Amino acid sequence: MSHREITMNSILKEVYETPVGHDILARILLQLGVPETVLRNPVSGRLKLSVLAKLSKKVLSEQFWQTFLTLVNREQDEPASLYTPLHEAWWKEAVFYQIYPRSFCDSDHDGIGDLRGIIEKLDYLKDLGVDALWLSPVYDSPLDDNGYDIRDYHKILPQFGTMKDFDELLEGIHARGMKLIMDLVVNHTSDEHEWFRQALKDPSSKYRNYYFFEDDKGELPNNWTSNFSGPAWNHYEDEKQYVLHLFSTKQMDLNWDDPDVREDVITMIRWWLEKGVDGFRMDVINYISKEEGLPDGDQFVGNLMGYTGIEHYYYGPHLHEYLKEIREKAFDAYGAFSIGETPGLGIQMARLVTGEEQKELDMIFSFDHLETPGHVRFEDYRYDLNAFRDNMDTWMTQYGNNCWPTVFYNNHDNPRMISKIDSEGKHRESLSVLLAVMQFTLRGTPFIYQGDEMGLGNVPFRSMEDITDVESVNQYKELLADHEPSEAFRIILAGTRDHARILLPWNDNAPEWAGQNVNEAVTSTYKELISLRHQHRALVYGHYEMLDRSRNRYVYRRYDEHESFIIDCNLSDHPVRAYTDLSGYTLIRPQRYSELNVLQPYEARIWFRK
Ligand code: TEU
Repeated sequence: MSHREITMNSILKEVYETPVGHDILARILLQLGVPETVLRNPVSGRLKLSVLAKLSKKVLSEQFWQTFLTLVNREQDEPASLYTPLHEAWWKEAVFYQIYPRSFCDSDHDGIGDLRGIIEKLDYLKDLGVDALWLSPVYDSPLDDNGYDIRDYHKILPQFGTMKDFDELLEGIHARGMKLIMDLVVNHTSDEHEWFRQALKDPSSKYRNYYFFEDDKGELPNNWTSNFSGPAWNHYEDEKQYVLHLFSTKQMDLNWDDPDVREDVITMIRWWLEKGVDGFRMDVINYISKEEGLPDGDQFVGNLMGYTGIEHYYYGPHLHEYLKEIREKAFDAYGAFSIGETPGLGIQMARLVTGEEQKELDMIFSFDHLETPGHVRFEDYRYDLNAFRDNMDTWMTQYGNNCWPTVFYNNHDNPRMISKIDSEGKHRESLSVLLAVMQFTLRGTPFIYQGDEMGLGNVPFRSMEDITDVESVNQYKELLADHEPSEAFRIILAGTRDHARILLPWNDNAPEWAGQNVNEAVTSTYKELISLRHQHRALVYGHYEMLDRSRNRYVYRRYDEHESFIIDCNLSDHPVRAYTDLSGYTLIRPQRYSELNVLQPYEARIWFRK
C-alpha cells in the first residue's frame, strides 16, 4: 500500500496518517507542548500543511518543509495491522542486563572493570534472574569514546583481558543457560582503524571510499555538527581533505553506500556469530544511510536536537535496504537476535523497521521517554513520570502485535532515572521499586542497566576534574563561550553520562565522595519481580489495559485467559487514594502497607486474580 503524494496543499489529517508524517509532526507538537489530538480534531485536521508552515515560519524554514516532504513521500510502505497474530520468541520472554565493562567489576584492582570481573559475577547475575547479557564494546580501541571507537573488531581491548577470557566468559554465560549479545558499532570506526589509516594515507586506496572524504574547497562541506560539539568534519591539512564524523573527532563515519563496506561488516558480524554470540545491539544503526550530496541541515531542528543535520541521516534513503541486507546475509543464517539503537525514530517509523514481516530488526530502543517533553538531558529539571506513563501507554497499545517494545530507564548514556525524578534521593528505595514494578509488569522486554538493581542514583561530581566523558568535556568547553564556569558545570552535572559510568560499589571500592552503595532491599525486590515475570505468561504475552491515567496515577491490567494482574502505581511523592475496583483480587506485593486505601509516595502494588 502506498499513500498519495503529500504536498504543502495536503491537509494535516492526511499527512498525519502517513508513518513519517505522523512521527515528525508528533515530535514537533510534543516539543512545543501542543497535544497531539489537535491533528485528529476535525477542524484543525482539515488545515493545510502550508498553514502550519506559515504559523511556524519563525522557527521552521522553507527548507525544513522540503526535507519533510522528501522524507514523508520517500516512505511508501505502511505498518501492518495492529492485530496480526502474536508470535513467541525467547527475547520477548527474557530479562536483559546491560554491562558497561569498564565500570562493572574490576577483578585485578587497576580501577577499571574487566572480563574476568564479569566472569566472577555470572552467578550473581544468574541468581538475580537475568536471562541475557548485553555487553557494551570490549574491542580494541584508543578509548576516545570508551570503546565506541573501534580500532580492531577482532581483538579484545588488553585492559579488559584477552580473547581467551572472552571465550571463557561466553562459555560461562551459556553454561548457565543465559545468552550474550555484543555491541555492534558500525556507523563509524576509530580513526586508528586500519581502514581509515589506509584511506588517509593513500588517495587511490579502495578504503578512501569507505569514509566520507571531501576535497577542501576553503570551507566546510556542509553545516552538520557533531553529536559531541563542533563541526562534524575533521580537517586534514596535508591531504587537503575534510572527513565526516557524527560523533567524536576520532569516530569516522563509514560510507555504507560502498558495497565493500557492507560486505566487510557482514563478514565481521558472521565471525562473531560463528563464535557463538547470540546477537547484537546495534549502535546508532539508523544513522548508516546518509542523504545523497550531504545537504545542509535545518537550524531549528539542529537547535532542538543539539546538533545539526540529523534529518538527513536518521531515516536515510537506503536504511531499510541495508538493514534487510545485514539481516539476510548475517543474522538469519545463525538465528541471531538484533536490537537497534535508533535515536530519533518515532513509533510508526519503528514499526517499519521492527515489524516481523519487514525482516530488518527484532526490536529497537526508543528514547523519547527518557526526558519529559520540552526538556533536554543537559538541563536541571525534575522528570515527570506522568509523561512516562503516557509514552508507555502509546507503545503498549499502538505498536502492534508484530512488533515488541523494550522497557528501560537507564543505560550508559544517561544520568540515573531515580535522580532525575528525585534529585535529593529522599525516595531512593521506593522509587527504585516503583520503576522495577512497572518494568517487569509492562508489555515489552525489560533491559536492566547495571546498578539499577542496587538502587544507584547520580554521582555528586565535585568539579570538571571528576568528569572524563568526551561528550561532557567537549560540551563544557563549548559552554564556556557564554557561561560562567560554575554555571557550565551545573549544566554538565545535570546531563553527564559519567553518572552511569562509575565503578559499581560491590565492596565499597567506589571513591568515598561518590556516595555509592548497594541497597539490598532493592536487589531482593528485583529478584522477586523477575521471578514473578518468569512464572506468569500473562505478564509477558498477556493483554494490557489502562485502568486509570489521572494525574500521578498509573493503574493498568495485564491478563490472559487464565489470570489477571492489576498494577496500581503512585507516580508522585505524596500519598494518593489507592485503586479499589479489585473484587476477586489478592495483594501479592508489597507484603506490608500502612493503609489499604492509601498509596504512600511512589508506592506500587500488584494484585492478582486467577
Ligand atoms: O549513542 C548514540 C546517541 O546518540 C546517544 O547519545 C543517544 O542520543 C542518547 O542515548 C539518547 O538519550 C551511541 C552509544 O550508546 C554512545 O555511548 C556512543 O557514544 C555513541 O553511540 C557513538 O558511538
